[in-house]
Amino acid sequence: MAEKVIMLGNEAIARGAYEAGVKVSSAYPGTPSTEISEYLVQYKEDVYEEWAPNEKVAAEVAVGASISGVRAMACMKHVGLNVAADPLYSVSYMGVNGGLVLVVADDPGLYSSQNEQDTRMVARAAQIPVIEPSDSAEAKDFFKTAFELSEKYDRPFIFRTTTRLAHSQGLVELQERNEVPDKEYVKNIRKNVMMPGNARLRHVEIEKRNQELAEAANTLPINTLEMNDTSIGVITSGIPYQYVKEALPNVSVLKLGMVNPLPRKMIEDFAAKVDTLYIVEELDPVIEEQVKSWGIQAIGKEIFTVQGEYSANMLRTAVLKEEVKVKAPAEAPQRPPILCPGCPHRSVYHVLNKLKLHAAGDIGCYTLGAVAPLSVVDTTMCMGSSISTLHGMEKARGREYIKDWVAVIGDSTFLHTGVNSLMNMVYNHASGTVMILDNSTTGMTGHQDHAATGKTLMGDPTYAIDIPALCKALGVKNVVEVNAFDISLLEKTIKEEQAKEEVSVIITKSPCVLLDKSKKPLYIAHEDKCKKCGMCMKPGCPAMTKNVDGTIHIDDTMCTGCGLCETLCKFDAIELVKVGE
Ligand SMILES: Cc1ncc(C[n+]2csc(CCOP(=O)(O)OP(=O)(O)O)c2C)c(N)n1
Repeated sequence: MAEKVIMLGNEAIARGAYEAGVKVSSAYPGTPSTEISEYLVQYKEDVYEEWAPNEKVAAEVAVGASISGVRAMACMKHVGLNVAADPLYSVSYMGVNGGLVLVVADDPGLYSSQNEQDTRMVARAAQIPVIEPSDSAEAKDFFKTAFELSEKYDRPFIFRTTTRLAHSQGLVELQERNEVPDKEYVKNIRKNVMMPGNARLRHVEIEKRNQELAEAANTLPINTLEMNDTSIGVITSGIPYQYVKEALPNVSVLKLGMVNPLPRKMIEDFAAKVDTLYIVEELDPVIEEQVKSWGIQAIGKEIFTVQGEYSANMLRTAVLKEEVKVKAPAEAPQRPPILCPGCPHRSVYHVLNKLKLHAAGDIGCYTLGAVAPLSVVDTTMCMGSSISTLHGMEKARGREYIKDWVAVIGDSTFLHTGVNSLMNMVYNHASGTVMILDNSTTGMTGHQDHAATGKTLMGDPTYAIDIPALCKALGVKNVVEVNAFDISLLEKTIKEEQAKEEVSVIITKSPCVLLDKSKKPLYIAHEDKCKKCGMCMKPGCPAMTKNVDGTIHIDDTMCTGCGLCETLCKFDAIELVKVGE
């Protein structure tokens, strides 16, 4: 009998990739997609997996592997698909050789993202078919279906998940790996060289393929019909299906495993059989707008929100008009997002705050420099944008204007897309100061390696890109490295580099505090020496609190021994009491 195990959605996708015979996977981390690649590593004997510097590269690596004739995948979060949009739109025309699937994880409710975009919209624009599972078992099995359909219809597929699916568990039945033979590579420039004459013909071709797929969708086993009470019918897909089953167990349901293209005939037949039709989909009215465009009456976003996650209770209220009494959650004290104790970013922001500088910020742990008491980061848009935002300000308002500004960016983000922006600054005679907060990891998403850490996803040692040398190679003449905790040197360096008329890069090189698991030195505060000046509290370290009398207390369970508070105390009230063993 087949073994059954409980798996997270992301784990099940990795298993699905293994069973589907995938040979190459490339990814850039992004919550909630990251663990797919991390789980895939257990299959490294059979599947090559890597971290790419960004999602465009990851997608292109997968396309290359597919052209060569093997099953290939790339993984990213929803905003990563924007970075990969360029290859996405063109590979849509090219089609595949070996099956090609991009896993894209959406984040309704914005648990860890900068927007709530709906991948199905992007997929529709790029004319890419989309499969969406509703639990871990489907995550594994539908992933295999995606490869089969990809090869059958010569289409790259998107496999859409959401945070709830990625991070909840379900029962999965393990199967053997399908050792799919490599396909022959046949040179075909009409298919694989997207110049106008070829692309024009491919456009016609993919319209045809999508039509065929839409027709086939009416009988695909991943689109399922559950006929019950016909007074209410619901069309749904993905995780919202679970809420429908919980809140409305007796209604008839059309569950779509493939959400683009839609099975029109199946939907029309279903709509004809039910009295009132609801369309339950998180985020945008993607299914709803199409269904209504076919003249079918349905209720959707009139009563359901386009924001956030759905729930069974939300459906009970909206559809059944039930007053749902939920026990109010215990009043938890407000906890603002905060940098970890000992985080080197805090030290950098303390200095920037002291110098009253604004920062064009970027995406990473260091985005938290936007909140009090650090309050340095003024802008955060998307990965890599800090440097170009600063550049835009300078070109708009002149050099003097950005004297109060720097750009801050993390090491992983710099290698992701920041490097292009720095190139642009050098090329276009900029004078701004860029600070690369190099903590030797991709901290925000849980410590993934990148091209400058010296280790691959599969655990092999590799060449570590030399970030200072990279900046110099781009033509930056002023490249300085400073320890993030040497705050007097950092302050001096920032002032000096700000005064220069050409681009400067300051790299604050101090590893993420969570990387070092060894015992740390420990500091205590002497109440008798404390003058209650509050200087040590300025950076907002969570290990430090005030006693009732205003003196300082250091929580030894939180202190990581970074020493920033000791550096700030002018009265020797903070002392190193124990050096780590
Ligand atoms: C296009 C895109 N891809 C991925 C992410 C997910 N993500 C957020 S921050 C980040 C990188 C953070 O690493 P780093 O720049 O080194 O800063 P740190 O968090 O270590 O301070 C990633 C991958 C994203 N927000 N956008």
